[in-house]
Amino acid sequence: MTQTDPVKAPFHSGFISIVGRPNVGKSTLLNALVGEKVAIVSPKPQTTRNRIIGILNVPDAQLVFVDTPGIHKPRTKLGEFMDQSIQEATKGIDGLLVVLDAARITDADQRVVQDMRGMKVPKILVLNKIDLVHPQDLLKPMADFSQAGYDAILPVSAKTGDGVDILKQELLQRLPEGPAYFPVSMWTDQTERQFVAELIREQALFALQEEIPHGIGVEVLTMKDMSEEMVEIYANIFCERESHKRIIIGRQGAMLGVIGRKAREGMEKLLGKKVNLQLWVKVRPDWRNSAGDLKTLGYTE
Ligand SMILES: Nc1nc2c(ncn2[C@@H]2O[C@H](COP(=O)(O)OP(=O)(O)OP(=O)(O)O)[C@@H](O)[C@H]2O)c(=O)[nH]1
Ligand SMILES: [Mg+2]
Repeated sequence: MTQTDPVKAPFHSGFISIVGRPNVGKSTLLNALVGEKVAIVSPKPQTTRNRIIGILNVPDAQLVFVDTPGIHKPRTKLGEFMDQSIQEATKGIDGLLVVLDAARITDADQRVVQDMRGMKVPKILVLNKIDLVHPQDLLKPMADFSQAGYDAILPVSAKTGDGVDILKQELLQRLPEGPAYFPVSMWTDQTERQFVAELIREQALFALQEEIPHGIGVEVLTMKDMSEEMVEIYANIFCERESHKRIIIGRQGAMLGVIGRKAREGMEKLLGKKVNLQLWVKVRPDWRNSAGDLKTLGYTE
């Protein structure tokens, strides 16, 4: 007697890039879609500096999201690297999310919508931050963009999660057949070390004002397990001027203390261990234009 396998549903998978202007909520949306903190988020534009992958596994499908830096005109080598990350992230993909801040749609956003029209993959226009707008005010942009060549226009709030499940469904419907590209236990391609550096930069973005956070880079020097419950992490914060260094350290180390304490809390959550974090501040004038420094900080392909 022969036994036949029950018919298995075909597996679907795909790479879906998330693009848009700085600060529209791409990384917040990535985290909401994946259900884990994959990318750091801050109120300052140009928070994300490189392509970040977040993986969502559901029965019979795997969605691989690619978060990107906000689209802007590069002014430094770091900016060029960020721009290149966006270009790379829109190649060989299976779907595209173009994100706008529904509370603030600018001419620059309109250009992004137009520029992405030509992409020959399923495209969804995401109107994010709907928790900040009256539902009535969504009607005009929905109507305006209805002829823009997108497969769907979806209002969401990445912050509250409103509309995120509908967005997932829309994506799943359009996903091609394909294999699981990553093990199902994985939710990002970032290493712990990269994420630790990002958590420090996130707190610097929150704590510091004006141009200082944009000139910050973080180098994790060591991550050493001291015991089952304790890890020791040493990191350098790069900044561009002596005056910035003084501000980052703060009076009697107060500012650095706040950045370190908050970053440590995030690390302890991530690693599930106590963290002894030691931070140093180093001046590296113009590191954003130095190929060597960019490499040290991981901003190279
Ligand atoms: N009210 C509200 N705020 C949001 C929402 N999504 C994101 N934000 C906020 O918008 C700011 C920017 O969010 P990010 O996710 O860092 O934006 P981004 O597009 O990744 O920004 P870059 O990496 O700089 O390009 C943060 O302060 C978020 O908390 C939302 O749905 N509603
Ligand atoms: Mg981001």
